[in-house]
Amino acid sequence: MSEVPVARHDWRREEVQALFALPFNDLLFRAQAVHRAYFDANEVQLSTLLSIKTGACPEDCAYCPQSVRYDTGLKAEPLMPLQEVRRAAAEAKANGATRFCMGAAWRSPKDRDLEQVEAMVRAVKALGLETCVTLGMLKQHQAQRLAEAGLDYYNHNIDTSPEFYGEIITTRSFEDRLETLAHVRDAGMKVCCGGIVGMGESAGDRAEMLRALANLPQHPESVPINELVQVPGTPLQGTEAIDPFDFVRTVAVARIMMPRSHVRLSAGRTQMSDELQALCFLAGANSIFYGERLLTTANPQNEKDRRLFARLGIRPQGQVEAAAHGCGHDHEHERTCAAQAAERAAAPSA
Ligand code: SAM
Ligand code: DTB
Ligand code: SF4
Repeated sequence: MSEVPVARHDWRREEVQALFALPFNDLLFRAQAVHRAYFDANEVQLSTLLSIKTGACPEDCAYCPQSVRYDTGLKAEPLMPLQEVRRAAAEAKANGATRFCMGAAWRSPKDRDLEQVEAMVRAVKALGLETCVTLGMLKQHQAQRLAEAGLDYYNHNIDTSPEFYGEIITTRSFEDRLETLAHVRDAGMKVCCGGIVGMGESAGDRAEMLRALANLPQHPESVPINELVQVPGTPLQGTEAIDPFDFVRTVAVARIMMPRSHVRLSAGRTQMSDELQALCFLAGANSIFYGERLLTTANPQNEKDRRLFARLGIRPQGQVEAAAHGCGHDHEHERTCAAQAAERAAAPSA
């Protein structure tokens, strides 16, 4: 079969529904073929998350443990000091991550907060990591400022289909989200934008969510597909879980519709078996959140992910092979070198 994976922006509803309706094996075969046209199928990108400002968010996102409206027992934390952020980023780099993503529980950042986030971006970049932040809605001048600070990616999810959106969030609209995404693009940054499944949406909603992403003027470079992490106290606690095969289908259709994007198997991995994650990689997922925490909830232990990768023959993206960089040492040595470099970079400086 010769799949020609062109990046289209004119997907029709029926076409996407037809992809979802394919027999599972046919869908995975197509997704894998598209995947191989643009990517090394055995390579997965690693991003590490850090919550730089936790809880007390005024928004009402029904899935979110950080909304002030729900009693989830979460302790609110103010904006983290720069030095702590630098230390966490250095550790992420030493563990093999290539991107560091900082999340703040804001509706939108205040200009004075932005100044501190800009300093974080500069510090993380100085360690040799790619940077991503997710701070809520942005105004054009704020996107511009982040771009000037050297920010690589801005994460802002559409979360679900335009039709289902109102069931999940009432305090800001789908259009507000698109506006922020446009500001990010206009400022010249890369976009990380995806959504959540397992919130009680229909298969049609999942199709429409992906259609909204793929029909953006430019595909997001990074597309996180989150499975809802149910947190007691949030309105979505107790929602019926999604059929795991439907989760894989969502990944596969995202891969086919956005052939050049990294599709991230995001939140929800602690509740997935190794076999289910392997199916997601087969369906074209080629990025994960790596590190024992997401923002406020758990993520698999590094060691568990390392073992999974070893069992599947998957290589973390950007890992320097000892032979390739010519030092003649083994892999473990390479990791130690990176760890030491990261520690040096993270040492308190003037
Ligand atoms: N406040 C900012 C915002 O909403 O854009 C940034 C942080 S927010 C926590 C980032 C994203 O995390 C959300 O858009 C949502 O897609 C995801 N998320 C939050 N809680 C989640 C949960 N319980 N399960 C899965 N994904 C979740
Ligand atoms: C994304 O799509 N998922 C991440 C990141 N972007 C910011 C966040 C997941 C959060 C899961 C719930 C928590 O840990 O608070
Ligand atoms: Fe606030 Fe973001 Fe959570 Fe919504 S998802 S409540 S905006 S932190």
